[in-house]
Amino acid sequence: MKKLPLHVKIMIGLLVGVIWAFISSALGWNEFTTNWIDPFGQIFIRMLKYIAVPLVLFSIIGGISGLKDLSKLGRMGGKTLSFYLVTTVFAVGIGLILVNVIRPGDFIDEEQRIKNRLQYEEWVSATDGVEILDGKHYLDDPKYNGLDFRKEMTEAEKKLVEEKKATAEEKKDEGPLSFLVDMVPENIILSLSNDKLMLQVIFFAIFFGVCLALVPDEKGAGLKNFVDATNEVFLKMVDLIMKSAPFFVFALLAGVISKMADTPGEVLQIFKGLASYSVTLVIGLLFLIFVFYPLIVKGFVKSLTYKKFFQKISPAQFLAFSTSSSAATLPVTMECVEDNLGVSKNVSSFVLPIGATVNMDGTSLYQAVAVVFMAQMHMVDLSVTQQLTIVLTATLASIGSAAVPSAGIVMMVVVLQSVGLNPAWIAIIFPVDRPLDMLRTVVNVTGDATVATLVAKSEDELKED
Ligand code: DAS
Repeated sequence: MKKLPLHVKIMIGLLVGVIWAFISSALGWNEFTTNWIDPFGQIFIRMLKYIAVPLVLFSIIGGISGLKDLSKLGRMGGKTLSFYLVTTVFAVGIGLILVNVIRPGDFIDEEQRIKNRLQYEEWVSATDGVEILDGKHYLDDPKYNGLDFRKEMTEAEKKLVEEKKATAEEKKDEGPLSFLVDMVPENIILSLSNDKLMLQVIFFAIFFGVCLALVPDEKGAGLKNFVDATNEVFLKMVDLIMKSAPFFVFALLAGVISKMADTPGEVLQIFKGLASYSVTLVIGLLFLIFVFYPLIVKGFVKSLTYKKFFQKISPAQFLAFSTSSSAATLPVTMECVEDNLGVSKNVSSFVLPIGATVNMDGTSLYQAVAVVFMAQMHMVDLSVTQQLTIVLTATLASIGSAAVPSAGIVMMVVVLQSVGLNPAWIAIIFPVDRPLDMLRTVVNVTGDATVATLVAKSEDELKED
């Protein structure tokens, strides 16, 4: 087991989690799983949550303040960041169109989705103490009447909800290991847990980073070193947490599924939904790789044919696929962009390192598809405003995602919270996250190479063959 690569160990952890979920639901051990295994999954989610904020803070400050020549930051930076922003927002848009048209969440039986919905309501009422009273569930929609889905609560249910509302705090304390879970902070930097938190942090980080870059070196060097060192510390935290991920994902997956499914048949339902979600996501990612980026490059650089484009960046794409890390692929991306695509070193050394940190089109599309899929499977219809919020938070969350494996799912917590959904739901898509991470990293790297080519062309620093 020692010498197995981490992602294989994570896959094993997930497999054991799935097997446990089937056994637990078949033998009626779900209560045990919820009380003694699920808390470790909650601890994993809390660790990811408390890392997300400082990781975003220091990775963006470090990335921007590390820019050497700020005058270049002006013109080329403006172009680079605008191209990055446009392609990311477009990627999120593609994701939202696909997930709303295909509606992968609806592939799960309606009975299971109603069950998931009730759990969502319990979570909302327990976490926010929000009333689910007024005599009816949230599903105040005639189309659910026919399913014998009670619109009006019975007296007994009202009494139950009353008790639940009264003990919403105690409810959080349920379970023998809840003291362990509460030990782990959710927000070490700011006690605030409002959903705007991440947006405020990213705004502050960009502003602070630019100002730090403007401070003369003799004054700012110490702080820049501190920021870089702290960024490394938080990346090391992600690394260590992901090293223990095989155990945590087992606990997370077993816990979440045993809460959602009481029988092996219901467990199968959830995996049916995962298959439809994966197909939806892969369609979006492949569209970006094989249609969106080549079209843009062709539009700006007539000489770069479709075939040539892929021949020139395929080494970087293959490495991105196998490492699931834009950062690890960066040296090869730079080599392909400079030696094969003809982008000057001046442009590539500026555009690509920023891109690896802040431009993750694959990740932003993935976060949009995953969040809407999980809402669908819980019968939560997201309004247009909420979906636009996802465009914003998925774009910002992808900017904040570190260029390391599974960074995208860490930041998904932020997107889920921004539309009032349960962050623990990331456990549902964990089983298929690793292979999908490989593909979305290819998209991230291809997007960076595309923008570097466009910027070089616009700066007249592109050698065309
Ligand atoms: N693996 C990340 C990257 O390196 C992308 C992600 O996790 O979504 O680009």
